[in-house]
Amino acid sequence: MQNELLNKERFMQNVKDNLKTLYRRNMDEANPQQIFQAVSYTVKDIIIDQWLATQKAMDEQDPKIVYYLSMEFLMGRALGNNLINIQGYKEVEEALKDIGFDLNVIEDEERDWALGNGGLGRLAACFLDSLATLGYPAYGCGIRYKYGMFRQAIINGYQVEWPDNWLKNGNPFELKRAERAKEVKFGGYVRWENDEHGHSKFIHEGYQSVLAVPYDVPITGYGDYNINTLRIWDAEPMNIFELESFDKGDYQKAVQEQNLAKNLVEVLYPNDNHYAGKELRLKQQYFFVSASIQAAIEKYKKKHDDIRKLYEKAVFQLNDTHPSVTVAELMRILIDEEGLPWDEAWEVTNKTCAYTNHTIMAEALEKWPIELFSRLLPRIYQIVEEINRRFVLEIQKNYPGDSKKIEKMAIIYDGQVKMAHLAIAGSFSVNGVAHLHTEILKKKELKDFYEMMPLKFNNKTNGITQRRFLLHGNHLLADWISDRIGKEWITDLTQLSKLKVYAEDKKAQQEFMNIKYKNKERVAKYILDHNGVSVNPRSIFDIQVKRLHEYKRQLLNILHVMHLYNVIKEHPEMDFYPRTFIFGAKAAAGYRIAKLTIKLINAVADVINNDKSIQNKIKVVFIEDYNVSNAELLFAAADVSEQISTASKEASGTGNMKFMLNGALTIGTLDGANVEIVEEVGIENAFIFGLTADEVIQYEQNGGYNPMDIFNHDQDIRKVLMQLINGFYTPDEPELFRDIYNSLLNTHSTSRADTYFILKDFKEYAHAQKRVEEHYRNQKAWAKSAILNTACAGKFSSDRTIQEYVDDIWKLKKVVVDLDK
Ligand code: 26W
Repeated sequence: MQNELLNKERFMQNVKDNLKTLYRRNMDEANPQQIFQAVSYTVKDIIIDQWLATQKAMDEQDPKIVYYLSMEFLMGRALGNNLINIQGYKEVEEALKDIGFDLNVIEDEERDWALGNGGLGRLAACFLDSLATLGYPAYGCGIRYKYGMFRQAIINGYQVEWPDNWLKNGNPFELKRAERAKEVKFGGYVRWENDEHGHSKFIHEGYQSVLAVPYDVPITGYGDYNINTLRIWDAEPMNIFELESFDKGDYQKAVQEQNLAKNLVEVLYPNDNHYAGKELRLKQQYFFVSASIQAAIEKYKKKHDDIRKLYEKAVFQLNDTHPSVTVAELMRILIDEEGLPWDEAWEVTNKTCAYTNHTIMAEALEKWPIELFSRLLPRIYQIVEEINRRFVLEIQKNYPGDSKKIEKMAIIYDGQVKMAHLAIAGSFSVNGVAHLHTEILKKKELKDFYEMMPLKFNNKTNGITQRRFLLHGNHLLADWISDRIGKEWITDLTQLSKLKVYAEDKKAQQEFMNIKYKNKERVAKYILDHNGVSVNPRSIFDIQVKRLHEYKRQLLNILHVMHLYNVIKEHPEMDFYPRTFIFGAKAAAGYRIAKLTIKLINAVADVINNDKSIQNKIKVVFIEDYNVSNAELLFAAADVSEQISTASKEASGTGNMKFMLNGALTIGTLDGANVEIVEEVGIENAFIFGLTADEVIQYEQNGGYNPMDIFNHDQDIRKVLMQLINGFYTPDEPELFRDIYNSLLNTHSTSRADTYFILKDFKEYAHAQKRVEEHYRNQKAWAKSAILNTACAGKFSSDRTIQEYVDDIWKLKKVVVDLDK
């Protein structure tokens, strides 16, 4: 046994006992879901002691704690990950095998914890894994959505959204903490009174309340005994009562409060990178922020009586602007409840809050109408007004007479509350998530703020956890690596550089490619089972999986596939290396052109996959319901990683890192963290193409790009575009893709044609794809590049990212947990 806590016989006895208590079943009568539950409870039992010990150690050592405030935690599944982290995966796998169960099948019984949309939510989950592994005291603070990210079905080529009732079978890992519930107030009005000393005091009345009830989830760190907590808040009505027994006024209020509680945490907003301005979303934001901050302050006050030193024991990291109300909520508590004067409260707040920016897409910026904000959060609004008044004074002091600065930087302007400006003003740290992204923030998006307060700005290039995306997702490669360089890479990913010596070793190359082949077989089977399409694992697996967004340019990819198909049809004799193009993407439910792009991919897939004449040279596959769990399989099986966003638009990307770690070669633009990936692995081991960020920004500012010129002069592109509107792929609806065609060629009221430079980059992309093919034909050269990609991925561990946050921003000390205490 690797983990001494894990004794095989005792473990299986516990599973049997749990089956009985939970389901009144014996092992031979249990179904896979029941086994999943029983095994999970058994794992939780093991974790609980360590969790308690961590809590005890935290109590004694009283360390500074980071509260990672995030509306999203895209955790994926817990069971396999926990088994990996407590170092019991293989043992439990064997034990289950002995009684005829396959752990993989049992793992598939767990629903993904899809409490997030994409990059931002998954990053939060990776950070929790790294924090626990490194032994830093941390709480993840979020929302226990009843329905997570929708489940995607593809029906007749179209995306259909199904509710994600992830809690249906119960969640064996969570713990309800009713005793820690907090009241959160909405609406009403604020009046002021003089207290006995003649000081004015604000009184909030006529509000509606909900009870925020926390559910705690253990976050296991690898190997060590440190277990952190993810605290997600559920909403319940304050009082459960007999509605009849109230007089009329109370009755109405009681009904409203019940409804508020019911709706509040019902569903995750499925918009990624797009702000919709929904009232309920602002409620969700304030709800989880208020509850989390109250809990943090309560914890602080148990041991300390000087609230002015809160920053010595707590730091609130704001995951994008979604929790920006933290700044004002903390001010409210410090002033109204703790009695601090404004200046002291502001100093505490400013030393306690830090903000991470994850996007420069203009449509993602959160700004709330004053009317809505002040109606929903009257006291918070007052405080934001005062923060704004003082901030504007400061701007004036720095730039006397420059009204443009105020227009651009004020927190409240033109009828709106700007959440990014609030976060920047209220934080001591503002960071971007990749070097290029941070530079764009400083030079462009947040230029004025950077000029006024340069010291706040810093970069923290994203990372990913190798425990989930290599050790769990790719057992074969993980074992191969450990056989060569030992297991240290599991907690120190820079160790992977020791693999460089194998890059030119023939045997190692062979083995590496064999592992890739086996992982491709696994995905081929998944595709056969789910799509009914048979794909050849000897073909190049070329994969683009991420949210569907125009800036990510899935359209560029599929247009290029259409072009290749045209070429093969015209030159059937041509030597073409077989390729499987795999897509996976969810589109926000209201994002028309994104949904149409999904239909296009599926329409192209239908035609190409069924065309016998091309002899399986191309296959196109759309993976339904792309999520964390099937992602793990896909990264392991990729030869080519598609990272083709319009340069300057992708803040960092993290999928790019997961592919690299698993030995895929990147075809991509110099965007986000791709830049740093190429720095690490060398440009000769990637396929870089397209406009640079500077060039894109130049065109955006000065014009000079007209896609029609390309349309007029490039026959290949013209042919492909014509096929969007002549029924080539959808004979029954010839004009189905007219809107996509128009988006590329017609100037709209809101933007230039081809906003994302798809036609501009097309030729270079096609050429880069040719280089991919040539490189792949030389299996040794490819294997060398693939090994080097894995070997050079060390920088991209979220362990490194977290250590940087700790050193530069959070200033935390590790907790030492002694299990025998
Ligand atoms: C208000 C709607 C909304 C919802 C989500 C706006 C913005 C978001 C997120 C900030 C979008 C997001 O997930 N951004 C991604 O963050 C990742 C982690 O830093 C980066 O790797 C991705 O490049 C970035 O798109």
